[in-house]
Amino acid sequence: MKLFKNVNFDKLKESLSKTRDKIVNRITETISGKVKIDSEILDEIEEILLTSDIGFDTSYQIIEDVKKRLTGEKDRGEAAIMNIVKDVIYDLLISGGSRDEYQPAIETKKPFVILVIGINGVGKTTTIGKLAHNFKSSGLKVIIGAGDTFRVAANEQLEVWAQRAGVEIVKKDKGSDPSSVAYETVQTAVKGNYDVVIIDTAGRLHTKHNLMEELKKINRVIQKVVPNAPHETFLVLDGATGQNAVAQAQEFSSSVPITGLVITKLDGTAKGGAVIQICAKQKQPVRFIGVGEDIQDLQTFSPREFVNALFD
Ligand SMILES: Nc1nc2c(ncn2[C@@H]2O[C@H](COP(=O)(O)OP(=O)(O)OP(=O)(O)O)[C@@H](O)[C@H]2O)c(=O)[nH]1
Ligand SMILES: [Mg+2]
Repeated sequence: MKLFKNVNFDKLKESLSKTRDKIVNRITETISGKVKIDSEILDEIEEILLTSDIGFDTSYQIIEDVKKRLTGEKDRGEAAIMNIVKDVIYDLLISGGSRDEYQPAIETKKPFVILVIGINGVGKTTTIGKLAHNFKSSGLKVIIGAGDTFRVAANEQLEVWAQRAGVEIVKKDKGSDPSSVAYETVQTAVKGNYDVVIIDTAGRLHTKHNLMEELKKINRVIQKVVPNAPHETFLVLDGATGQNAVAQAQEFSSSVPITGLVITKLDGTAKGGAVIQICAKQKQPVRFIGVGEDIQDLQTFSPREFVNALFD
């Protein structure tokens, strides 16, 4: 079975257009017409990277890598330089394990359990709706669990997504124990022969400590029903606030093992450079990116397509 691979190149290009202006077009302007690429121009490029949400460490790393590759390079024309920058950025994009050919290992694990975590407002629930739609469109039997029992109207929001995607949902009253929702969802999935389970979680509880303890408990409870689950734990990050991603990943990693990242809200932002920083700094691969609020606006993250869209 070939699972969904959602890469809409035109949509990706359109989403990254402001980021392209900010990074690639400015670098092109800097080097165009220059007789030789000297350290002054490299400093200017670094400055452009620094002001493009790529962060200090990653910008420095890019320039150092570009310098290294320039040493053995005879062709120092504009196109050649841009290709080097593109290659260096591509290498950073795959350094955390992100791969073009990623497919969730659904065929070998049934039910395949996905836990979705992240701070409030990053796009967890929306991502779950989009994921459910993708799995369902691939012909799979999907159920989602409304594990955010804290926020007002969280159930209703997830229910709307379940309806849109045409999938089942397990929910309980606001204030119920989230791990009991997770337990029931996974159990229903086992009994009902479901292929995929996706569990939503709260982005905020009374304290951060509570949230982390709650996630640990959800994890344990899921394992009581399906021993090696969750098979994926996706940390959702808001692409428009990419700078904090590293800190968020560290914090959540201390409660549950994260297997992959989802970066949302890349549409219309000039902050797509955050993806480069996240990939360079995180040990977890980026699996999906959000490029809009609609159900079809989740793409499989492909480092190759991403650099192509950025440099096209
Ligand atoms: N433009 C855009 N908006 C998005 C994307 N993903 C999510 N959003 C919007 O971000 C807002 C928050 O999304 P939610 O899915 O409710 O976020 P959440 O993480 O579940 O939030 P809490 O449940 O409060 O923790 C909503 O208005 C979404 O429509 C995206 O890829 N692009
Ligand atoms: Mg939510």
